[in-house]
Parts: sequence; structure tokens; C-alpha cells
Amino acid sequence: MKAWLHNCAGEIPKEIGSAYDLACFELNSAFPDIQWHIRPDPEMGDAYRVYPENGRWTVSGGETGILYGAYSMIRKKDSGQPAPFTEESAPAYSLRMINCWDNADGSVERGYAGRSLFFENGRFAYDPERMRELGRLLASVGLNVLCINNVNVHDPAQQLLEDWLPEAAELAAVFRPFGIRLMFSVDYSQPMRHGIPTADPLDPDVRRWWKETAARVWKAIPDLAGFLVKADSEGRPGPFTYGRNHAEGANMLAEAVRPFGGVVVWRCFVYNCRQDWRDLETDRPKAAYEHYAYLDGQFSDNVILQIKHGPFDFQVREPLSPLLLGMKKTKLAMELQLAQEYTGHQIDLYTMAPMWKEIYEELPAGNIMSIAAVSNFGRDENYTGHPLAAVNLYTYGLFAWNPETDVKEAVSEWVRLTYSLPENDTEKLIRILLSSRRIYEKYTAPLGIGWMVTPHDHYGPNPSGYEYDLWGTYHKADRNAVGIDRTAQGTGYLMQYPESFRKKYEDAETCPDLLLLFYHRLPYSFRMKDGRTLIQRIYDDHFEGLQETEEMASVIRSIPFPGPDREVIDVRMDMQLKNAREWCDIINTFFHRLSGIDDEKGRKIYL
Ligand code: GCV
Repeated sequence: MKAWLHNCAGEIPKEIGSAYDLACFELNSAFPDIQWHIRPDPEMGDAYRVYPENGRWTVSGGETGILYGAYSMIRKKDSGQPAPFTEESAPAYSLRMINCWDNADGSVERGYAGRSLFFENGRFAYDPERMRELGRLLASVGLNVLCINNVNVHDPAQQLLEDWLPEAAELAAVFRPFGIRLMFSVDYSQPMRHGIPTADPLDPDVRRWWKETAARVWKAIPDLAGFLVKADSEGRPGPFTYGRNHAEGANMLAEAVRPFGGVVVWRCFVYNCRQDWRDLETDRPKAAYEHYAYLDGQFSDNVILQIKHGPFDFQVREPLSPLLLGMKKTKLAMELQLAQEYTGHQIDLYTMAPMWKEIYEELPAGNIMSIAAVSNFGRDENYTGHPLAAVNLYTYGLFAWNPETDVKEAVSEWVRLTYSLPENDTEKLIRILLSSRRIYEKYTAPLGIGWMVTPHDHYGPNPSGYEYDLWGTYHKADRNAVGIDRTAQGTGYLMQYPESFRKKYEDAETCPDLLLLFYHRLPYSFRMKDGRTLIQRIYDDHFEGLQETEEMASVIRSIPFPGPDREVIDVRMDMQLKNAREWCDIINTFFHRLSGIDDEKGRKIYL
């Protein structure tokens, strides 16, 4: 067994066909000395209760609830906590989703852990044993929906709704005992592959086609969770082509899937990706709110709008998307990204839980009803490319279950389950993982400005790589100043937020440092709260980020990781060191060449 479940019993017998049987198997294997009393209560769904009763340990819950209760106890036992124990728990969100950006040809968009686990050469190609292992990993942290194909639906992935349905149904059956339901990304223009000249959501033939298709799909997979849609985004087809808005577009699909209990998860990642850099009016972070907020209340109740946590695109630091605060009458899901697209490609260490904690601190309870994350796993032996990147998959499950999860406890639980290290090494590793995001943030783009990455690939520095490009991600650094004014006096982005948010960020003197250049355009001589100038803060952060990476590397080398992980971790740590050095030097040189201002501490900047 791989990743964090290596203490669990070996393979799961193929005969196991239900979550109930699986729960019994897991409990009896993990606790051979305990006689369990299992009390199913369908009303409880995913919730569970573990308690002593008449001298016996009882687990009650819905079928999946019992399974989650079993895994909770196993995780606690294997990470050194006393179990069984009394516990009562229910998930915060009903859909706890993983979105795989896997293509039918076997490649994975923004994948850093090998090829697809599901597809190869334009068809399904999976190892059932590995699927069961993956199902077990996901279920063990409470995840329950797996969208197996890329939101950019490339040919022939449309076949999932057509010729591939029987095979898709077989895969759904493999995941069913783990309480995991499949979801498919769909191509909005798919009716046009069938002789219908349009994909207009109000066209009767289009509506009929989707209804018939949904009937066929749910007949094959009755518990399919739903369809995931990227429409009118980055070249994908969508309702805009026909002069329809996104509510009209989504509601048409919602009507088609409604009879089968399906949902339409409709992504809000919509912006102008053909922007002219000379256009000083358009500000990309405003886009999602402008496209969706006015439609609040117009979406069917089986549509869920899936919104990226920040207004840009998974940068190291972004404010909370204003759209997550602005649609009180619509079902919302927040989208996170486990794949380290902008955060080090699963080469650099980057533990995400501290970032999620910050996001949740800004997000009022009850605003979202589901959660999704872009997957970080692939066909690599260790699933996540970098063995330590598995901490993000693990802790995502815990946060999806309970957003109030304690970051340190969650990370520590993962470390203890994954490695049997001496206690002081365990502590060292936990410390490194907890500090890794801040370190990465220090050596990359400064103070919330984002981007500055190598275009398209998104690994390594290129401060002006996107500056004169089409994607709307400009920093406008010149010899005096850097950043974009997004207050009422600038692009007005900040006005999309409620009053309390505006107050927090509108004044550069009081705006939190780490988002300063996201919200404000400031001269290099601007005095930060601690008295340093802006330029000095930029230099300091970069030198510190590099130094802390060097310290991290020496600690990592001293930790006795087991066999295969050792080699992978060392190779990637060396790559991260190189990357951090490159970032530090290029960013410092970039700003020095522009500003002509020396580092007060006289450190080496290449002029
Ligand atoms: C799946 C960014 C990524 C794309 C991704 C897109 C999205 O633009 O670079 O690879 O496409 O986000 O979330 O749809």
C-alpha cells in the first residue's frame, strides 16, 4: 500500500462491493482484537458516530458514514493517537470533489506526477488494482467525487458520454465501494458532433440532445455525480456564442440531468484571455464577478458555480475571490488547485494547508456548499511526483470535511502516517512543511503581485514574461513604482467587495503587507509598516527566501527518509535550490536595474 495508508492491510479483496463491506473489512483488519458493532442508519448519510455501548464499540452512520468513521479511527491509530475513541462527525460539504485534468491521450494538463492514471492513446487504460488503491486513499480522507477528465475537453474525450460509456460504467463500479462517484467534464458544443448545427442552449434540438444524452449516461451510471463545465473560457465553447448568458447556458444542462439527481458544476473562470496590454481599462481580476454576480438567483437549484479561490489563477497569494462573497442566492463551490502549477511543479516544497487556513479566515461560514480541487496525482509510483506533495492531497480531504481543521495537526498526522521517523526528525519535517509555502512566496513574485513566471510552463522566473502578452496579468513596473491600483481611484476592483473588505485593503498604509502590490501601485521608496522601504523589503524577502531554502535543504538531507523517497526528495531539493537562486537573483536584479536603488545591506545583486 502506498502513500499514507501503508500501515493498512494489503489489497482490498475484489469481492468487496459496497462501502458497508469495505468498512467491515478495514475495521476488522486494523483492529483485529475488537468486536465491532456496526449500526447502519441511512438517514445519517456521510456522518458517523463512534461510541462504546454495552461493552462494545459501535459505529453508526450512513453506509459511507460508517466507512469514513472507520478511516478516521484507522488514521488516528496509525498516527499514534489512542483509538478506538468516541467521535461524532459530519462533513461540512456534501460534494468533496477532485477534478483531474487528464486528457484521453494520457497527458495531464498541469500534471507533475506522470501520465494519466485513467487514459492512454485515446482510450481508457487503467490498472484496476491501482484504481482500488486510489479509491482507498481518497475515501480515507473523506473525498467523494472524482471528475476523471480535463475541463478542456479534447477529442476524443467526448466519447465518455457516448461509445466509452460501458467502460466508464466499469470504472464507476470500481470506485463505488469507496463511496466515490464519478463526474465527467463535458464539451458544451457536443451536440454539434451529431448533425445539430448549433449548441445554443435555447435551441429545442440542442435541449433534446442533452436530455437524451443524460438519460443514456445515467442509465449506464445511475450514481454519476454530474457534469463539470468550462464554458466561454480560454477558447472553450459556451453560451456567449449564441448571445446567451451563463445562467441560460447552465440551466439548460441542469434541466437535462435533473431527473437523475445529477448536478451541473459550472466553472466561473471566465475572463478575456485576448487582452491587449495597451488596454488600460480592463483589469482581469474583475472578470468573474462581472460575468456572474448580476445573475445571482437565476441559476437552477442543481447548478453549482465553481469559483477559483482567488480572482486570478492559483497564484501563491491572492485575495479571496469577491464572487465567493457576492452570490448569496446561488449554490457555490470553491476551487483549489493541488497541482502545483504556479507553486513549484511538485519539485519545490509547497504545503498548501496554511494558505487554505487563510482563505477560510476570510470566507464567512455557510457561503459555499461544496469544494473542489484540481488533482496532483498521476501514474508515478508515489502518486504525487514529489512524495512530500502527498501532504496536500491528504490535508485537502481533511479541510474538505472540516474547514476548521487545525493545520499543524493535519500536517503532523500525514507525516506520522507516511513515515516512521525518529521523533525529532518527525518534528523537523513538520516544521519544514509548515514553513514551505511562505519560503516559496518569499523568493518568487513579491507582495501579492503574482505571475512573473516563465510563460505557459509556469516554473521559474521571468518578470516581464507576461507583461506585453494577452493574458491580463500585468505588474507595470517602471523606474519609480510597481503594482496596480485596484482601489476606487484605480481599476475599482476593490469595490466588488463588501465594506469590511474594502476598509481592510483600500489604504496602502494599513493594507496587509503580503497583498500590498496586488491592491496598490507604490513607489519603491514607500515606507512599509516596519519602516523599511518597499524596495528594501523586496530585496530582503528574496535573500531570506533563498537562505531559508538552503537551510531547508540541509535539514531535508539530515532526515532519514526511506529508500525510493530519499532519492526523489534529494534530486528535487537540488532542483528547488537552483530555482530559488534563480528567482532571488533575477527578481532582485530586475528591480535594481529599474530603480537604481542599492540594497542597504550590500548583498550581491547582478547589475
Ligand atoms: C485547464 C489556467 C491553466 C490552464 C487551465 C485553466 C483552467 O489557465 O493554466 O491549464 O486549464 O487555468 O483552470 O481552466
